[in-house]
Amino acid sequence: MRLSRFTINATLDWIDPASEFVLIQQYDRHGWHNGGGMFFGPDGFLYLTSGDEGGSNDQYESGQKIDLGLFGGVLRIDVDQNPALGHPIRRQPQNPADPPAGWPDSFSQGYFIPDDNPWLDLGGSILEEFWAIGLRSPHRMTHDPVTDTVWIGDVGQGSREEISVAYAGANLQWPYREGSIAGPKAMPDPLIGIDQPPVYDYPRNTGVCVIGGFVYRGAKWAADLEGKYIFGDHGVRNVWTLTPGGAPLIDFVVNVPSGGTGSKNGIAWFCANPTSPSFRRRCRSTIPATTEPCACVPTSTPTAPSVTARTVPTRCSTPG
Ligand SMILES: [Ca+2]
Ligand SMILES: [Ca+2]
Repeated sequence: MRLSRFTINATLDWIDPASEFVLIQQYDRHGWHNGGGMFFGPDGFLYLTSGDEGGSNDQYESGQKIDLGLFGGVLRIDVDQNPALGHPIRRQPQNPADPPAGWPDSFSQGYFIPDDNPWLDLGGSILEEFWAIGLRSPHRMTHDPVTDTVWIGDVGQGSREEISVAYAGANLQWPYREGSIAGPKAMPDPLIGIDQPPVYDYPRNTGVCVIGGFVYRGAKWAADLEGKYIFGDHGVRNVWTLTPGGAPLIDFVVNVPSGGTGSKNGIAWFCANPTSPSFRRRCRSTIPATTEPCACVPTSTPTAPSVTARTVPTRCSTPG
């Protein structure tokens, strides 16, 4: 797992691969459950997610630790290294085991820790990057600027897919809970952070792999979507909205046609268009961007037939 900074060549308008500066290098023993979202918050800090390293049942027991590796949570760091707001790194991430020959050791550099991160220790016993913990395989994390809320879709293991709201000090419960049901491991005692159930979760007859999206703040579909959290499911390719508040209201929006070859051909992420009052979604590269409910740009590899425009979202069903 690696977090790097690259420099954009202003003349050529591309990212210079030779400019890579590694901020976080974390040896990760498993190919599953890695990063899934990042953004700069209104505080100017970089927020990024990491998964529980991989495997089943949090097999490496990484989801509830904040002193070994940078796994299973939301990290919050200051890449500007402002001494008025933060301090230098006091603890290095560890190798969870010996890396294979030639594999880089874990390290971190080139950023500060915000002084108001929730878990700090002058003695250097804590990876102070953690802002929230208890994530399994976050896809994805976004920030709603109107309510200053951080939304995460966290992919479940075998039973539940969940939407969670994270905040400083939140423990989002994996692996002692999977969505709203018991998880494969016991709840730690004492518990790190504040025990925080999901906002919403759904069972396997509704979907199998949640893909978190955005709270809609555009103009084009404001009548239908303003303030609603848009999310989907990679496996069943449905898109829904979640209306926050109390028991959240879930509305079906659209089913995205499958396309391409292989098993990974569903929704992969949503993205906001900063220059247009709309949002757009893009699936795996074998599926072109659709034109609804968003004004989209073509993908770079539109090999499948174009998806036609869809109707305005309607209230059809409530999953789960
Ligand atoms: Ca992994
Ligand atoms: Ca959870």
